[in-house]
Amino acid sequence: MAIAKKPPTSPEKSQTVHCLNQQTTMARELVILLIGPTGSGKTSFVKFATGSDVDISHTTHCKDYKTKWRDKDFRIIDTPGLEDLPADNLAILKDIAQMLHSLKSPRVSGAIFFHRVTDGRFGGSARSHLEIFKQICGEEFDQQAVFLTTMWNKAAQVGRRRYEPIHEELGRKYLFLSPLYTKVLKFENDVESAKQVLAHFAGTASNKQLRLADELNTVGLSLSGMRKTTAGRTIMKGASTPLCVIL
Ligand SMILES: Nc1nc2c(ncn2[C@@H]2O[C@H](COP(=O)(O)OP(=O)(O)O)[C@@H](O)[C@H]2O)c(=O)[nH]1
Ligand SMILES: [Mg+2]
Repeated sequence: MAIAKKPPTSPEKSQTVHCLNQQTTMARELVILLIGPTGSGKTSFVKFATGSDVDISHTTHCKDYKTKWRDKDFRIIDTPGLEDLPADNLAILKDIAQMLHSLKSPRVSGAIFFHRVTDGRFGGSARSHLEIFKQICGEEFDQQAVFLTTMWNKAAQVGRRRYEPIHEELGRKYLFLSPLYTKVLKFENDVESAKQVLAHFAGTASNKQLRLADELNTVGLSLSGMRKTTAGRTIMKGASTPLCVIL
């Protein structure tokens, strides 16, 4: 609502972010953004990918972690889990935007959407989380996006084979417009599978910018700026559906 009423000369214009398209002269770090619901394994992935002693309790703010794979430097951005309430997701979007803005080398090289394979096929909130992820990335970014299924060791207890078709189908049906580029990987809650994900990004030639990072150049970093981003608009669409009305 607030957006529609705001005049085009809103004070937020003054918060325009100028640095996001600049390439720094330092050797390029591969910045990887992790997105997904709470409990989907994002922070656990960070722990195994970086070898750091990461606190796996509730993640309340974005945090970045540096690591190396072969000769490549990585910076992995862990984020709070996406929620069902639009206001919470908008706040997370703002947190992500601020983290991207704070980086010296803000070109994002890759983004990962986390999904617990044990949840099965996509239901309501998982679909809306995926939609937010897609809009954060933008279609141009599809070769740099990865769909990561997690909780495979839990799956083992009930028969891993049962989940294989779900893993395949998730990639084919849900990620971006072009299944050709869709990369679906597995995270096995161990170092090896985490490093395989890093290896994938190290070998990706595509170098498009994340849509959200691009959009910050014009909308700034405020909450109302977030509502103007494509991902923010997707989040706010959820706010107007009857399901989100608190009775
Ligand atoms: N069994 C199993 N547990 C996992 C796996 N990944 C994460 N967990 C556990 O699930 C919980 C939530 O994981 P976390 O990494 O904090 O998820 P986040 O909220 O997405 O950051 C933690 O207790 C983890 O130890 C996995 O692949 N298998
Ligand atoms: Mg976490």
